[in-house]
Amino acid sequence: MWSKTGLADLIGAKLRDYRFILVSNREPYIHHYTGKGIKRRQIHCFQPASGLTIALEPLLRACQGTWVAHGSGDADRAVVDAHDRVAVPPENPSFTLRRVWLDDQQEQRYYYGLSNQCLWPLCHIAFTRPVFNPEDWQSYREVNALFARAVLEEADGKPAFVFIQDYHFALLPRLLKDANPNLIVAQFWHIPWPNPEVFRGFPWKEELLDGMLANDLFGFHLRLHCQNFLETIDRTMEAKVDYERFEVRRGGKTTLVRPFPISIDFADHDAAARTYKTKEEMYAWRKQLGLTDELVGIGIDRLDYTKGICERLRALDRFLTQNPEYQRRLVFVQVAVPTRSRISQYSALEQEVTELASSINRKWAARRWEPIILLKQHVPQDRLMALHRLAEFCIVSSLHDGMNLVAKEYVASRVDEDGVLILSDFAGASRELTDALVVNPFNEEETAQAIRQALQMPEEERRRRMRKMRAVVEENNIYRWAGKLLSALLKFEFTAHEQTTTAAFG
Ligand code: GDG
Repeated sequence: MWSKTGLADLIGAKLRDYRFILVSNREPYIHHYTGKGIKRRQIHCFQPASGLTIALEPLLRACQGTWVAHGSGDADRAVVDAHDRVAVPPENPSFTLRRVWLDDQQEQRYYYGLSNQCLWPLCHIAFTRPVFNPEDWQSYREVNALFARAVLEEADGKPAFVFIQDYHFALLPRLLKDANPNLIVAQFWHIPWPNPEVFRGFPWKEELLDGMLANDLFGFHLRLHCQNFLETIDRTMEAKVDYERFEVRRGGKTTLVRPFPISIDFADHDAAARTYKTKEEMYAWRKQLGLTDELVGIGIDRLDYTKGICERLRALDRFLTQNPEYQRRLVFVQVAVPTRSRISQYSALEQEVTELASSINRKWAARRWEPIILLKQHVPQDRLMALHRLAEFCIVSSLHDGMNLVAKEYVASRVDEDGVLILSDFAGASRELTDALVVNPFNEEETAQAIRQALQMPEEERRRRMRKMRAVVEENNIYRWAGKLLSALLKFEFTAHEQTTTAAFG
């Protein structure tokens, strides 16, 4: 079983002479001014809701590395040193955060534009048209170069392992390797990779793929995404694609392409869910939501069109129509954290979800009961855990999702081994959590039936399924993800470049 110490041992043994540099767009800690007027000088540090940062923080703590990310908080500049660095987490500093500053236009074009209005919909194929804007592409190139400069400064010419996250930085590996071929560079793509037909339309595909192939190792969550990527390379450029070994050879360079299903810190999550604090929070939720003996279902998502929130609410409506005995008995709590609100599809979605929840509530409201409680706000982690514990079932109905950590968190919180997970077939998590009730989220009838099945499932079956899912998440935890990834890289380096890397890894 991989653990925090196992990973720390691996890093200590194999990477001890290496600087460990992680790159992501989103920072793991954001500093904000709080209060108004004179009191505005108080600074508050908070952790944003993001699967990526939640999954990677334990890794950074384990290897005490440097995390390079966009400084996005209004008080971020006030807390960094002369090199734009700050030690985090504030209460127990264990790694360095190096902030990169972007101006408004760069944020608009590179982040909202190319990354989230183009690559995000392109890779998810959730029927939202990608926007192909040359100015956004130009800005994407510019910002990748800005990050390259920051990473090279942090590496400072010393042996370093650079671990890049996600679709914001497809060009970064090439920029780094051109500047310093001795860097070991790996990248993990947290979202799906589409089939080659879909990717064909991307106007700057050669440059994007060239950037990605500068990596020594490229990771996706699923084997399917690796296969899609290999086929995309095969169809787009001159390269030798090895489908047996999952490798691409091009210009004398080999890039490994491998699946590494991401996960969470199960042990940590499990321990926190057992504390008295969680019990207190459960009580607080009941009080806040005015719950007495109702059955509770939950959904927890960023307010993103890939998460299938409307499909889920409509399935709930259908369920109430078909099962009138659950009227006035079932409450569905949907936490929907606003995200990327500057993008029109996201503000439109927020409106759609709000109106849909209200119209379903108007339709069914009876006495003081309404079936949907919509919370459009960020909820602290410990409170989310308590919400998991309150719920008879949790619905994850993503239309497409690289992995989906909410599904794994729900399972890890259920230390009582109860609760049912309804999970989209199109979330990567469904490949591992086969004891969930797996549904096609586009088929609202099927989801409605799964809600009924969840509520009527005998206790013995619920526990059997939950125990099996907990064992899967416990074993396939975040340390295993990181350990497997590092091991693949080390093994590859030893066999493919025996001499150079024996010297490098000592
Ligand atoms: C991308 C990929 C992949 C949500 N609301 C709150 C909150 N959250 C946390 C959840 C979870 C995370 O945000 C969401 O993670 P997901 O994995 O579900 O989704 P994305 O953000 O889209 O992440 C995804 C992931 O990267 C990792 O590779 O799994 O497929 O799309 O941890 O709990 N956290 C808090 N308050 C909230 O209100 N504190």
